[in-house]
Amino acid sequence: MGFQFKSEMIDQYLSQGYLVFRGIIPPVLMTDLRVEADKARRLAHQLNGAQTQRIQPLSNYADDLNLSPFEDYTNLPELKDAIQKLLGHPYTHGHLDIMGLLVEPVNHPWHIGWHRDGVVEVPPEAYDDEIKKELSSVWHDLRHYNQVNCAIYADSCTWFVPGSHLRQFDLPGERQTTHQANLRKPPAEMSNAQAERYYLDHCRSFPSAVQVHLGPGDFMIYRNLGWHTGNYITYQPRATIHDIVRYEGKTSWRNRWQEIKHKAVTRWKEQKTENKK
Ligand SMILES: O=C(O)CCC(=O)C(=O)O
Ligand SMILES: [Fe+2]
Repeated sequence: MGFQFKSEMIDQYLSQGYLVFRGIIPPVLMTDLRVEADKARRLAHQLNGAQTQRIQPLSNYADDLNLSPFEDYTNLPELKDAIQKLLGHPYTHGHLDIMGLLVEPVNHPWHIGWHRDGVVEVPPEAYDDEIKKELSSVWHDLRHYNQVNCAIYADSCTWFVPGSHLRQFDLPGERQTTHQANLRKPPAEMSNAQAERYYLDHCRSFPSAVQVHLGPGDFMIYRNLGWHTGNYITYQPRATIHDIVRYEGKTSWRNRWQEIKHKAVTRWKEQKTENKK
């Protein structure tokens, strides 16, 4: 039986901050997606180096890839229907000018580091009253973007902390690690097996984190402000569509939030430079 939307999925998404539509991509489309995804994986490493973990946006590679399976994915009635039942109208799940493929690095494991997407570039010390106030208005708004990982091959790289999207504050042990250099490149004395174990421990030691296991054709949607990470291994092919579910209506806050965030980060960087003088 194919995927069927259930009304309890709405509660699951709102309370946990992530949800998987199991097997929603039909096998016939999976076959077409794999042909192009394999080309894209090769191209990613050719153009961006062996350690690259993504190729994005796919619309930039129209000369080398046949984008029509990704257009079919964008137009897939089952996905459009499920997204509408989950979030209402008007939301879209496929955008070739945003969509990337997450791919496996070739030479050694790689870990993106724990983070909350929407504030990944704003460290707590950059928070002032203005950004705090604005953040409160976007934090719980479902129109503030939703992330998507849709697996073309089985994929267990993503970890998520259920419920963390509801809290605008962090609990003990919730610490951003996107700038930790040894996660991006294992120190020379570490073998790949050691690095893999270290990166896995880094996932497991984050409080209440769960590993999300996607089967081929599973579509995961997650709140951008929930704590999550990606832990990448070399020996399994990864080709996971990475895109957003976007609200297409007007919002009064979207541009203002971007501006205020930008201002806060700029001010913080200036202060840091000042303090160094
Ligand atoms: O690789 C993943 O599954 C997560 C990627 C991610 O968190 C990001 O690109 O912000
Ligand atoms: Fe992320």
